[in-house]
Formats: sequence, C-alpha cells, structure tokens
Amino acid sequence: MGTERADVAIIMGSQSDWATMHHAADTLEALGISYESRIVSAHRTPERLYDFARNAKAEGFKIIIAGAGGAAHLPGMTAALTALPVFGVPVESKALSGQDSLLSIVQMPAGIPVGTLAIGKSGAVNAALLAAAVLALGDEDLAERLDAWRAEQTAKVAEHPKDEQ
Ligand code: RP5
Repeated sequence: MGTERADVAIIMGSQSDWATMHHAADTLEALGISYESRIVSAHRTPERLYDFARNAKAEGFKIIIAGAGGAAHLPGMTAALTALPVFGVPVESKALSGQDSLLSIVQMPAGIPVGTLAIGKSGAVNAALLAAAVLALGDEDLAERLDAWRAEQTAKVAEHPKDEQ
C-alpha cells in the first residue's frame, strides 16, 4: 500500500530483515490496513531513526512494528522517542538464531515498553495481527475483517490428520 497517512509503520534495521518483515506487511495487506515500510538502522542511520521516531505521530502513524536482529536496539530506541505503541519483532540472526535479537528486544527496563513478539515469521505475522486488534478497537469494519480472518484460519484446521506423501 504505502498511502501518505498509513496507520502502521513497519521499520527494520536492514534490507536483510525484509525477508522476515514482509510477512507483517502481507498480513496487514490481507486485513486491508494501510502501512508503510522503511529501513531505519539504529546504528547505521541514527539520524534517520531520530527523524522517523520523533515525527511518526505527526505523520499519522498509530502503531509501529520494528524488526531487527542481533544487538537489536531499534525497537527500544524507537519506543524511547515516541509514545506510539511499538511492537518488536526479533529477526533470526545467523550467529545465535535470533536469541540475541529476542533478548535484546524483550528486556526493556521499566518505563519504556516494547511489545515483543516471537522470533522470525511468527513474530512478524503476529505483530501485524496485534496491530490489527488494537486498530479494530476503533474501527468496526476492521474488527469484522479480523474476525473473518480468524474464522478462516479456524476453518482450515482439519479434525483428523492424514498421511503425508
Ligand atoms: C541488524 O543487523 C539488522 O536488523 C539485521 O537483522 C542485522 C544484520 O544486518 P545486515 O548486516 O544484513 O545489514 O542491524
């Protein structure tokens, strides 16, 4: 999508994070939620991070989904600079399989919250679903779309397993 006043900003520390974070974008798209995705590195582009986080609310964003790997300080730094809700997605790293990312994002000291999701694709999808749930509190049409999405997911679960070839 990428409208001028998107509801959700998806930010990530590197192009390499997009392989994970596009799952958040796909999920938002499936639910008809406007979003914009940007690369914002806390350590390589700190000025961009400041500009983005300080202006995010004025730009019209309501929720920020931030994905990063390794010493993943992007979600926490973003949350420090804006009062918007920030959902952090730990990207799976090569060295430590994303456990470094998870612990970096989840262990925020009291006072600056980051809602931390699972490592990798599950976290990216769930960050989008959590954003949808929050936005749906003030949007009945979206609430219906979210209910339908969940009902469809439920309907896909067979009652009995079958042999796989
Ligand atoms: C982090 O370092 C990024 O979020 C990414 O997950 C990781 C590796 O980045 P690249 O070396 O692929 O740019 O900042």
